[in-house]
Amino acid sequence: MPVINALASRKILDSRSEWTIETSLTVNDVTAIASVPEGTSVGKFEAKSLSVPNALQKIRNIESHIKGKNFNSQKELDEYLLELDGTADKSNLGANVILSISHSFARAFSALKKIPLYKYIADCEGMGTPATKPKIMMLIFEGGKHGSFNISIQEFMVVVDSVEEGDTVYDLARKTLLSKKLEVEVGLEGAFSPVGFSNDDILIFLSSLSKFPLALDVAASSVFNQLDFGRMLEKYNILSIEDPFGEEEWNKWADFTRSYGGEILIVGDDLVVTNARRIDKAVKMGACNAVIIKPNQIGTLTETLQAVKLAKENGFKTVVSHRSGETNDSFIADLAVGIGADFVKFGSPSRGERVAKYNRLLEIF
Ligand code: 2PG
Ligand code: MG
Repeated sequence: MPVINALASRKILDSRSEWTIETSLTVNDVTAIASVPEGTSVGKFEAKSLSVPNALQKIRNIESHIKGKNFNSQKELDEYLLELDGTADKSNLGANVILSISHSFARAFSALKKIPLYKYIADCEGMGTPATKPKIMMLIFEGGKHGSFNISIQEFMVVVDSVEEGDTVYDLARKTLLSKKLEVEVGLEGAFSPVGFSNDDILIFLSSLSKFPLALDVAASSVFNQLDFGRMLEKYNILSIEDPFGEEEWNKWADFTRSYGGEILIVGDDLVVTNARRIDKAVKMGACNAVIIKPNQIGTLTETLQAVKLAKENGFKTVVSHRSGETNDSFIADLAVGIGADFVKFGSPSRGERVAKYNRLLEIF
């Protein structure tokens, strides 16, 4: 019988030098730890996080409620937390607080069951298909709020079958940039952001490095863009475009998906925010054909899995994603494997917080 014996959190730094929380939860005699990432281009409809001091205070309050309580499943724990919170956007307890408890419970419970975390996740909502290897959208260049100013598109990725393939492209990009003696910044997710480059300069450069298809995150809710997608699709080998329009521009999404949904992946991130209700609307409107899955957009593992389930049942592809402000927690690698995600995007193959996720994938397969 899984009983909560202790709950505590502390502040830690994320990869952007901002503070976030790390929570440790003891279930029976097993203590597990989980930390929470935060975004920079945060969607308006994401569940709300609390400031770190407020989050730490809430954890102390919650401890008095759940210490000694018994939860037989992930769902029981997550539903208990939702009830305790009592808001639609988790603004009372905070999505960061709730997620840290939800994820550390999953870790502790999987250890009690003596199964790997991805297997536990697969069992949770009857996700099935564990241990399928996701394809990787490996980040090579970045701009927008994550990088250099004149590049308005936030992420330029190559779609590869393995960490090794993606790493080869990243290394080649670095060597080529070095040989040209260009001034190059590194963005929030460890990818290159050459000063003075335009979107097209990057697309031409990236296309010259390999034959792998490209995936873009336009992050249109965060950065103003006037892109001619039709021309881009003719000119470059693009497999996937994330957030081509703003989070409230449902009709533009639906028109675009009607025109190009047969050719490419049109990926909702800020549009659907890992929220089953918004995914349901996207399905009904035909607004996209793939979704980003980011646990901290919604706040519990159970709701993350419900979003995945709905997306899959409607034939949407799933892309499990990191945030720009990351920690070394590799939970999302297990999540991707557990749900049988089609793709992952964990950033560039450099920087410890990104590499932690890729290395976990390498450990599993
Ligand atoms: C995104 C994410 C991750 P952020 O838009 O997909 O790259 O960025 O975490 O800043 O929202
Ligand atoms: Mg995005």
